[in-house]
Amino acid sequence: MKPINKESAWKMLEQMVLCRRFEEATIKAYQQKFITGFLHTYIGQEACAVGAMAHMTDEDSFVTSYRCHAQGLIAGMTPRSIMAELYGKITGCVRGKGGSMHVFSKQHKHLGGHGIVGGQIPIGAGAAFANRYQGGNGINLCYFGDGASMQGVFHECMNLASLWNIPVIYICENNMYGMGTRNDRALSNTEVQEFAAAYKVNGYKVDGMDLVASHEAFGKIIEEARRTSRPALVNVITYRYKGHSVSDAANYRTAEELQCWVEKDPIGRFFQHMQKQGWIDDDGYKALEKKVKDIVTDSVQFAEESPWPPMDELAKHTYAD
Ligand SMILES: Cc1ncc(C[n+]2csc(CCOP(=O)(O)OP(=O)(O)O)c2C)c(N)n1
Ligand SMILES: [Mg+2]
Repeated sequence: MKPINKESAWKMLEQMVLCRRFEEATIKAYQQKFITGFLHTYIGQEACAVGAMAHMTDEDSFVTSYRCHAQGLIAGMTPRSIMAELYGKITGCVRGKGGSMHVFSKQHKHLGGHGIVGGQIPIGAGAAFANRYQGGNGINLCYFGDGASMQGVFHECMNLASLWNIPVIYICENNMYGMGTRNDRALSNTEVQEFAAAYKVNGYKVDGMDLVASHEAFGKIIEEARRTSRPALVNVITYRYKGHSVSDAANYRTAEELQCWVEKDPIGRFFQHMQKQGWIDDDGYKALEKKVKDIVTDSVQFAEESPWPPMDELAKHTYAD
């Protein structure tokens, strides 16, 4: 595993800042009614995806829930193509037919955002299985929430992935809540990594608010999965700063609780780490923010100016030809 150096640190910091500012812009666009339907942001959780995806190769794929914009950006999809998708425009990555919950890109191996809780869990196993079946060396990173960890489909897939030696890495983004329900009211065991033992799989618990910890843990976990073709289960402790979706005011939690997690903010924490290494200073960070701001503004302008899908798009790509 390659340790973090100055160059990779800058790249990952930029990815986290881009995810954060991009999604802040989507909230604004939603409030202005440019974006409609559902909108779930990843704000606060950025280090989970950035730390793991830093270790991906071109052979690997990933799949996630409806909280799916950040992974797309990290994988290199253009902010324009994702923003336009959220706006429902023809220039979006799914030609405006998917919207916020269904970001996909075959080119970037983004096997989608999935609105059905846990719907992506068998897809992750299938993608990893297919890659090995065809002689590849790829793995799949399959993200899901703590709320999905109680579902039958998760336990069935853990069983099969173990039995069939499928290198899928199940990443539970344990943000403490499933909609408005705190996970200790819904899960018999919130230590989700402990389910791994039942299926003879390695289970890990990772601090998802600390990019250095996330990057290091996933480096080892992914290396191991690639080498052994074994699945893994990772319980990543994280927190979403916004409500479940933009229409949720999150009144079920206290301001003190939120503040406690904001103090662990992955961006600020990683910036401090970089500062200590002598890799960045305040001016460098300001320049990074400016660069990201311009990229996000451009994506918003692009989405606003893009045309709607024409009527004959309606039934296209709905069924296989
Ligand atoms: C099968 C199914 N049941 C219920 C829902 C409604 N629903 C949408 S999100 C959600 C909570 C999921 O929480 P979690 O898995 O922790 O993911 P998070 O939103 O916290 O990332 C629920 C119950 C759904 N979309 N699909
Ligand atoms: Mg959750």
